Amino acid sequence: MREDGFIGAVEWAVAGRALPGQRVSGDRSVVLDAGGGSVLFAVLDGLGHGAAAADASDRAAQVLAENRAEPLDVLLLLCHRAMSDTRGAAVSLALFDSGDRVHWLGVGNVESRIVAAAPGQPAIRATALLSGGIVGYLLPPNLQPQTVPVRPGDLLLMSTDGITSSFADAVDLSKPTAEITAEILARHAKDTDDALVLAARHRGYPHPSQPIPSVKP
Ligand SMILES: [Mn+2]
Repeated sequence: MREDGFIGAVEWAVAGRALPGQRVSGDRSVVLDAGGGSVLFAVLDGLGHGAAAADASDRAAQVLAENRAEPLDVLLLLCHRAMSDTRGAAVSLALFDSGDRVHWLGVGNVESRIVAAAPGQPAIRATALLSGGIVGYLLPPNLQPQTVPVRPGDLLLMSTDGITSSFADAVDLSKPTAEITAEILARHAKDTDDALVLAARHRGYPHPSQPIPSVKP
């Protein structure tokens, strides 16, 4: 599975595939225009594999789409409540705001990082702290989103645990996000799990084919 696009000034792409032998993946991504120049990204890993895992991820995706303007901690709570009759999922959220910041919050082991250009090879500028738990089953208390400043060109990478976590230092930041995610999936997906990786970056200017996002009062 591959998808990519542009929302305002944010370029994004996703690549994923099911565990070899499975028809559906329990890993899922969500890309939403959250209004006011903000873009909400989520990567979800439903517990286990197959259709029941996909059901849990789909439920979270639906809740996020219906409540996209809510704060990240509220979004996780809403997902948790709506997923109580599913297997549950690891859920990581990341919001690009219009002021060159990324806000992120995660429960379970979907990793989020910011990779920035640096002399030699790219550097991991920030890594999201993840709380233990399973959204839909056991949510940790005191969910506290973190905020990271980003510069145009910095890359947000979000990946499920079906991707080996050593991939980020070999990323070529000069490539489009669609190529970056396709290469990470091809080289770093594990044979033992569903796998999905999302990349996004603020390009500092809107794509010519996209309308400039209106600012909501
Ligand atoms: Mn997994």
